[in-house]
Amino acid sequence: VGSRKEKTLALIKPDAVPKMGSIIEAIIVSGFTITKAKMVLLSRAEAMDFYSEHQSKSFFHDLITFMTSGPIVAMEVIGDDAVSSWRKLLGPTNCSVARSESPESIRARFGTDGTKNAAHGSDSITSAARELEFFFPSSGGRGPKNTAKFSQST
Ligand code: DGI
Repeated sequence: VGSRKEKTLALIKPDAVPKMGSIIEAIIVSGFTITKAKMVLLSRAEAMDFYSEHQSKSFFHDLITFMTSGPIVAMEVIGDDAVSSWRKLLGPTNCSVARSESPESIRARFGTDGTKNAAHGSDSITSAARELEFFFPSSGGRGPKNTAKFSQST
């Protein structure tokens, strides 16, 4: 069984943006190639669209509030079996679980809890295609509009 070059979407979530240097280093050291990257501040409508599969979940509101609380870094990441290998490097959804089960994982090292969990990875090739199109539209579309202000300073 050989491995396949795949693309996936990696997001650095708002809680981990101050640690983006270390996270990007971990991605590269693990053998992935980052082929696109941009910093985005999602509107609530954009975040609700991105996470629409979770709209009926009890944590949906908290998830949207968290994901719009500050800028995120969206990256197209390429590597062998990138969808599953990036999720393996990410670790379990809940950072406490990650710290006990996968202490070297990104969520163990850089995340806080079950909501503030540092990073995202697409869960299938199909969702990777949808999520990459969301952040990096191939034609016509503009992607997230980034209308909110990044900084409250001045
Ligand atoms: O693919 P994952 O990000 O590991 O997990 P997911 O697709 O099931 O859920 C998306 C995000 O929603 C996850 O990164 C954090 C949040 N979430 C998932 N399950 C729970 C949750 N947040 C809370 N507060 N409680 C949950 O049970």
